[in-house]
Amino acid sequence: MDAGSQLRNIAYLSIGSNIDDREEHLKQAVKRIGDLELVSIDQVSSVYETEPVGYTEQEPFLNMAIKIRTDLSAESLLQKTQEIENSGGRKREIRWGPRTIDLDILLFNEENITLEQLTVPHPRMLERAFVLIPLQEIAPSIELSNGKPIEQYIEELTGKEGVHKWKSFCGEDVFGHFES
Ligand code: GSY
Repeated sequence: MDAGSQLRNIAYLSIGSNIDDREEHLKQAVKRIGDLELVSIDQVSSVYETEPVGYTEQEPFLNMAIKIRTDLSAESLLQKTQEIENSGGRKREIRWGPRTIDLDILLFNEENITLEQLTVPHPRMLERAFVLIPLQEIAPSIELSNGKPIEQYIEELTGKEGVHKWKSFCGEDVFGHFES
């Protein structure tokens, strides 16, 4: 049996970057997540180029979603993802502004979690095409809030035209076993 399949929790993460070598930042983030103890990467979406949402006077982002299995708690996972953001020399001078790497926990099993630093499901994910479109690629039949299918949320979303598939992730260096 694959060691990852014994890990009890399933989480979906969103990753974004819009500074310097955006693809390299995504690759490094995925590699670092995969290198964490008690974490195994299950699926990786394509990379999408996305128009900035919120603070729009900034460069386009690259965004993607991944599915992981983990025996970490949601809180420990948050701590690890924050360490990865910081170790990537995260630059984020403006609240909604440019960032080297942004890692958000979208879903953790089907749990509703409210901690000081973490709310799951991610409170803004349903409004964000740059989150839902990559997520749909790796979890097409997932049901989100109120049991509504992801497909329906995407149909009703504004801003979809700002999200374009940019590259399928198949680099053997980081994702050898995800090649399609
Ligand atoms: O919340 C993630 C950071 N972020 C993004 C992003 O990742 N992609 C796009 N397209 N716009 C964004 N605005 C913010 S803030």
